[in-house]
Amino acid sequence: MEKKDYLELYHQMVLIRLLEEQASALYQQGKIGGFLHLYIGQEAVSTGLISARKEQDRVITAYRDHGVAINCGLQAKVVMAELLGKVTGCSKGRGGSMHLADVSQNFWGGHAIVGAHLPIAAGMALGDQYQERDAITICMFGDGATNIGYFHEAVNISKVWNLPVLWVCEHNLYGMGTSVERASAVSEIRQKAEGYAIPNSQVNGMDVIQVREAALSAMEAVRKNKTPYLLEIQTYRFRGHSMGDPERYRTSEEVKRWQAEEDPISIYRKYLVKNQIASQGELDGLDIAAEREIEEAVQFAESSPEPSPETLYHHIYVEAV
Ligand SMILES: Cc1ncc(C[n+]2csc(CCOP(=O)(O)OP(=O)(O)O)c2C)c(N)n1
Ligand SMILES: [Mg+2]
Repeated sequence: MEKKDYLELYHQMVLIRLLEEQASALYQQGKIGGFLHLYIGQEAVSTGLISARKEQDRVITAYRDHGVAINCGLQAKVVMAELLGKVTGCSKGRGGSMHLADVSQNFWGGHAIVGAHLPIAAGMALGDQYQERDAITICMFGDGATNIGYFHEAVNISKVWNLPVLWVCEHNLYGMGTSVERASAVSEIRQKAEGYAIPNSQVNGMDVIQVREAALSAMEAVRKNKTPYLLEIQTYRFRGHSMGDPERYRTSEEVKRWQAEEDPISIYRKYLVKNQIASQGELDGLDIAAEREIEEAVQFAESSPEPSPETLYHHIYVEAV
């Protein structure tokens, strides 16, 4: 990677963090409705992962999707507008937080039903295989999703047909309010791939460079060896499951320890300075530029119109021409 590539990863992580801090404030002001699941703490996962994809590779994820959208190339203002339900949002204000998508960036959503997008990912990979395209599908999901039937059906068939799909489990230790130990028969999620003869590995998800390297080799395995692959990325969410979570399933000491010792942005900052890739001053400059970008995104979103009631039935079915 060149210096600009290293800095781009930093920029994306800071942009996600600031976008979500603003989204949290706007939610509390009642300007964002529905559910809002923050990605704060997990920024290195999608940033490292998606930096390793080729343009033709598809990305699909669950409802914790704001960071993934930014990494796929959606503009912060378009994401913010969608969170506020505005017509200028990436889903024209009809999807909101859990349904961000932009097919032009090969970002296939944002899915609210736990596990339900895994069979969709298998289907997209089957389409690419059938049409002999050099594309893989990168499917992200939580640890909780691996206890759901959809996971087992999709992962099984992906091996039976050797589909070009990279299964990526974001193992953040909890489902909504349930620790992995209480819900999963095995605590290492990658073990579930063993049962389907799928190659797999684990990586520390708080270190963006380690994630990127693991993702590059996993993607190469999918492309060259013509096999699905499961990458388990170990991470932690710094905020509640969604807004208004009383967090009775974990202690505040545990959360504070992760925030103090494992913050992916602080870890990457130290890496950049120690390896003389960037100075503290340069990084501060990038922080300020990202703050400005988010301020503009909020202004854009707040001043955009809501979808008009007459268009209520638009975009439900593909319109015949
Ligand atoms: C089929 C289904 N069951 C239950 C829910 C409610 N629910 C939403 S998120 C969630 C936990 C999922 O945890 P995990 O897959 O680990 O993702 P994380 O929230 O940690 O990113 C649950 C049970 C749902 N959306 N869909
Ligand atoms: Mg989880």
